[in-house]
Parts: sequence; structure tokens; C-alpha cells
Amino acid sequence: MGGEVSAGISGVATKTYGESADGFAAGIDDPGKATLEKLYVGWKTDLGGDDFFEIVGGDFDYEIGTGFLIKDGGRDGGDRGGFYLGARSASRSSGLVRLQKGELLLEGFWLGNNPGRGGIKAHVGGVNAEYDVSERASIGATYIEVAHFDDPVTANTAEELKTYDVRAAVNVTDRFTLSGEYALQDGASFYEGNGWYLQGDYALEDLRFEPTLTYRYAVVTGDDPTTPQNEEFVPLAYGFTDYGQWYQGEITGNWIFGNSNQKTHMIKGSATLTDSVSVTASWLNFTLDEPGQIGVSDEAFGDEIDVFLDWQATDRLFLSAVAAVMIPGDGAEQFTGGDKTWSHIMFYASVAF
Ligand SMILES: [Ca+2]
Ligand SMILES: [Ca+2]
Repeated sequence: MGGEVSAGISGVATKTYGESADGFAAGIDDPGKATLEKLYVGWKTDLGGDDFFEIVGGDFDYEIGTGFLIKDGGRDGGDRGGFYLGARSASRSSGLVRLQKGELLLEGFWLGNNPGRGGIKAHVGGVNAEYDVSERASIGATYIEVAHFDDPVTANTAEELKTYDVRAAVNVTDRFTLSGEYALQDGASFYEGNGWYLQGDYALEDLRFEPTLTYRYAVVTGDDPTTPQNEEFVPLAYGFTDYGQWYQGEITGNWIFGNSNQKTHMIKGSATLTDSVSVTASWLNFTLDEPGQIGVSDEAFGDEIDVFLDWQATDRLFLSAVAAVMIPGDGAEQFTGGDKTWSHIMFYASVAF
């Protein structure tokens, strides 16, 4: 049986000047670090048509679906700096087997995280299946089990955390796509979290600027402090696959919430102004699922408005500008003890070479 061998290596160096805003580098001035990112070998064999079998081992990128559960295995920020850039995503000491047979994709994975200083190393194992029901509909299901922690205290319960996930996407019409996902967690007679979302996308492709409108409602549960079980959704290794997904809100998603204890409405519009310039604007409304988890009584957390302008200036130069405001609700005011509107303006440049 013939096959094709692949291999890759890459590194990441980041530095934040002054104090890091992520709050995980307290006491460290100018945090920064160079780390190995990808280092893998793989083998893939063609099984005819679009079918293949593939095996990969080492440190590599892996994502499932929209990145709601698994996308980013690499810790950014803390002693490494560069929190917002999120340059690290590869998992460590990992393995993947993948079989595409007709409309069915089957994957088995063993993934290790890449924690920063003081972080805990863990592995998860699981299986993922995706199936194209028709040209217009696809379904997926994933099982993930936390398998190994290097920290005995955390391992005590966390090694029994199990996540069961199902998802589907349907092109209801040529313009309208409905998608959703539901993840249930249990294990150790302790975990009782769940996370889900339902999203509709409406593409006005025949209009000028080809605008797309999106509405999404997402729930990731919080812990009720009056019960011994942990009802908080454990967000695993979610990552960025689009604006608001899965950093929900530039301010709220990056700096406040880690994809748990929130119920979020999002309305998002995006448009392609020219071949190289696009604009995206979103409004997000946040409600706490369990205000008691963060010691407040009001569930209203706030509203956020984000505007993104992206410009592929040349083949190699990509520029982006972000403006965001977060208007805190009563719950956020109780949590922070302040009532000021938070704002954030950011410019981003990336050069590919
Ligand atoms: Ca990362
Ligand atoms: Ca509880």
C-alpha cells in the first residue's frame, strides 16, 4: 500500500511590553517566550476517490467543527506574553488517526495541551464522526474523555470528565443555513454541565457587498453554588474560528469569560466591501447562567458592540482594526464594583513570508 509522508516544524516567539492585561502574568514585566509550536510526522494513503486513511503523531493543530470544544491546545499569555494574538494552538505529544470513506469521516484522537508556566498538563482521548447526509446537510458526533493529568489533585475528579457532543448544519435554502451543537458533560458523579447553541446565517449574495446576517443563541452553563455537583460547563480547548466564535465578544470573551456561565444572544453582520476589505459588526447580550457562581445576585451581565475592519493589503500583509465597547449590566457592576463602560481599540498587522 503506497502512501505519502508529511512532516512539519514551526516555532512561536511572543513578547508583551509592560504589564500583560490578561491578569495571568502578575509580577512579570515584559512577559515573553519562544516556544516550539508544531513538530509532527504523518502518513496518508489514498483509498480511491476522495477516500483516505491518515495517521499523524507529534505536536500539531487539530479542530472539531466550529472549535466549540477542540481547537486551541496552546496556552498564550501569562509568562509567554502575546495573550490576544493567540499564536499558539498546536496540541502536544498527540496522535490522530483519520479515515474518510464516502460521506463518512471517522477520527480517533489523543491530544495533550501546551500549558504555560504553572499550567497543568493534561491529555484527552476521544472519537469524532462526521457524515454528509446530503449536499445540503451534515451531522457530527464526538466523545471526549479527559484521560491523564500530571497534577494529582486536579486528576482526582477531572480524569473522569466525559463530554458527549452532537451537531448538525443544514442549508434550508440556498441563502439560509441553520446550525447547532449540543454538548453534555458528566463523570465522577460530579460534572453536570452542558453547552449548546443554535445559529442561523442568511447570505444576501446577490446584493452589493454580499452581506451575511447571523443570529446565534448560545448557552454554556454555570455552577449553582448551593449544590455539591459542578454544573459549570468545562470549556475544554475551544478556539477562534470566526469573530464571536468562540471568544464570545472581543472584551467579554477575551478578558472576562472563558466560555462558561453565560447565555448569549449574538447578532452579527458582515460585508465584503472590496476583494480585499471586509467589515463585520456584532452585538452581543450576556446573561449569567448562575449569578451565584461569581458571587452576584443579578443575572444581567451586559451588552457588547464590536466592529472589525479587515484588509488584505498585499499578498503578504494583513491589517485589521477592532473597536469594542461593553456596557455592563447590574450583574457586571456588582462583580466589578464599577459602572463604567469598557472600551477596547486594537490594530493588528500580520506579515506572511
Ligand atoms: Ca492559544
Ligand atoms: Ca454546584
